[in-house]
Amino acid sequence: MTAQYQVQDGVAVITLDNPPVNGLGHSTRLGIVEGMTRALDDAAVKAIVITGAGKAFSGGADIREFNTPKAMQEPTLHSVIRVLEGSSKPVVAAVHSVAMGGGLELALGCNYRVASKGAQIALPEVKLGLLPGAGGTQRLPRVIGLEAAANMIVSGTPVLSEKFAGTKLFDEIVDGDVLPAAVKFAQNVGAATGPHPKVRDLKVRHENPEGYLGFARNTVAAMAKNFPAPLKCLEAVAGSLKPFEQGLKEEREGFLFLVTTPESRALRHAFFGERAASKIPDVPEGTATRKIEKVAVIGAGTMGGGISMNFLNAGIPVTILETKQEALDRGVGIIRKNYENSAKKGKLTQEKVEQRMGLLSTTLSYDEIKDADLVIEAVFEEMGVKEIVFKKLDEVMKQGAILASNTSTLDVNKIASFTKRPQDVVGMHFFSPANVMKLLEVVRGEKTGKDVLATVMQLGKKIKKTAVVSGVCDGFIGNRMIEQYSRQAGYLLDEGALPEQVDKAIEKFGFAMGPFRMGDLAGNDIGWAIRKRRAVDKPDIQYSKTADLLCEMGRYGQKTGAGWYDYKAGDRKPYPNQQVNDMIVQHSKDLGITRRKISDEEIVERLVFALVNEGAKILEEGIASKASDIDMVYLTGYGFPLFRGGPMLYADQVGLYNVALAMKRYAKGYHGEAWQVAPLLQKLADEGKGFNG
Ligand code: T1G
Repeated sequence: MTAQYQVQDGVAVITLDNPPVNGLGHSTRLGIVEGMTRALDDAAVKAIVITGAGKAFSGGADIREFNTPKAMQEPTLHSVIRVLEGSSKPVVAAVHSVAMGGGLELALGCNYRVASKGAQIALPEVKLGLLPGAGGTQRLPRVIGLEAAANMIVSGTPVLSEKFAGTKLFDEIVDGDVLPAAVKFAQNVGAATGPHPKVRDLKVRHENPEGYLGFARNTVAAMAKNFPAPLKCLEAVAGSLKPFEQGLKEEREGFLFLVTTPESRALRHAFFGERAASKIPDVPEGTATRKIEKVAVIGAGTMGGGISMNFLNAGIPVTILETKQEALDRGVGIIRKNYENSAKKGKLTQEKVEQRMGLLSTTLSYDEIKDADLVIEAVFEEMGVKEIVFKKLDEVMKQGAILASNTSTLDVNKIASFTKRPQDVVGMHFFSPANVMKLLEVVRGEKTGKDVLATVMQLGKKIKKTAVVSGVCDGFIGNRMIEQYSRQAGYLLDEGALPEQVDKAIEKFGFAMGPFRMGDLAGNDIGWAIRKRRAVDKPDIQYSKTADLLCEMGRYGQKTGAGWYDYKAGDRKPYPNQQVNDMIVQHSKDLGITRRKISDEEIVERLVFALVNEGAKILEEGIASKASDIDMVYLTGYGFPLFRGGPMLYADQVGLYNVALAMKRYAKGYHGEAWQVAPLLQKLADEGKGFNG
């Protein structure tokens, strides 16, 4: 049982005890009902207090139970709340730290609520693609009003308990330990004669509900693109104007609809994927980590500056090393300008700007960074340059310093071999702009120490990144997969599509930006350099020549004002270019290909399944330890639509049988060699399974 029971001076205290956040799993729900039965049977007990052990009152329903039989196993949360509301003795919730989702709904089922200051109060179900399914949409409006409840439920944003002073949500708000105050409160109400208040008996009042709801519906519909939950939340809250049981019934219908939607599955997948990413199968929880109090960054370019800002934002001092003073001055200038821009937008106070800039120092001498706990090189992406830098670092840095490379594709094992301390070498691949993109690929060399990995994963959380571990291969997880995606994009041009159609199709699927707009943004010359290098080391990999022809036309993208598209000064909007489209059509002729009309569905399948097939190989090779890691890479680093949950979850939702079948169809077409179905994908398809179980 994950709920404790004890009696203190005539008050029964039921304590939820289901670490880490007292999720209301079946055993906890059962524990509450058992405790209530004991309290009601004990004549010495005059009142009941419910509280939570550890760091939360309750973080809500146990999300891990969703879509399993346990979630609906009696007593459901509804039944637990029915017991509370049917109690002949007053029930007081002693709320502290966190009361979210079902946790807050449990408290709303009590007669009274006492909260400690600073407790995070929320109904965040909408962030999981759900709505509060245990009466929250009916009871919260009854204690804080229709509009305040609608705002909280549609946004899912936590609000501190003290903000509810003076409302019926909390009868008392106390400083410090809430339990003694709640027991005292319970003794007082226990001595009084009933009946004790029930939230469900209150009425929701609003001077113009239809007017407000009409406006709210339009606002929510506009911002909730691709996500059904926000509007369903609002409709459920609107039901609180009806008799309680009617509103509760409509809430239930809304919940049961949402819990089976692909969008909710995607959001719950991302919720757990984010947390699972920091768990490395062979690195035990609690592995000792190294302290990181001083960071050095080598290179003051775009990446070096962006990387530095992550640490400055977390209050960690950074020293940037460059070879020339003017490079340092330029780099520092850009960092300051970025902060000043944030200040102008009101995202940062001037004081914070100065505080962060105060943590930044610069140097031209390696000698001045030798005491750093972590050094990250962000120099030119060429193995020869890395060799010089890492040999120097090996010479200079104190023992125990972590030596990290920001390389985006190079072999971290080779880089580690330039030092006598390969166990201290790791890849930390940031994504441009490094101070904005959430993804951090942590590249684990063969010899990278487990404590180094544990340290970097913990640091990733501290600098608010989604850190995902990748093994060493060309392109790690993200770039290796995007390579296949880009190949298909090029082949689609050879066969009959044009850049605008491909981009529009995949952007309609939900990608932030299609492959050709992305190339123009990142710089088409980057891919050009990689293909030239590939032509030497991997001649068997074929590409469409159109991307090279484009670069030979000098059309590198936005930085040259023209790429696949034309761009006007100060306008990032892409304008199709006839010369480019003529080049593409001519190239098909040169290849002897009769161009054909290609459907948007085929475009989306070939781009996304190319990612999935490579992801399956990455899983098979152990480069990624779990499919959700691959999904987190794509959700946080490559603009994959969150409502689809990532390429691997999307493939599961399509069904791997169907994915494999489509690939076999494409294998008969142009460059069919690219469509060899990965053995793991075929195996799972044959077994009727998915990548994510
Ligand atoms: N169920 C199961 N596990 C949960 C959980 C939950 N509700 N919330 C957190 N965890 C796990 C999490 O996976 C991690 O596990 C650990 O707890 C610490 O989490 C009927 C249907 C509560 C503010 O959406 O917002 O109630 O990785 O790292 O930063 O209407 O967790 O350690 O193994 O985030 O201190 C609604 C979601 C559920 C709240 C704590 N509730 N959780 O933050 O720790 S649906 C939520 C959070 C519902 C009812 C509906 C945060 C937190 P592990 P953490 P934290």
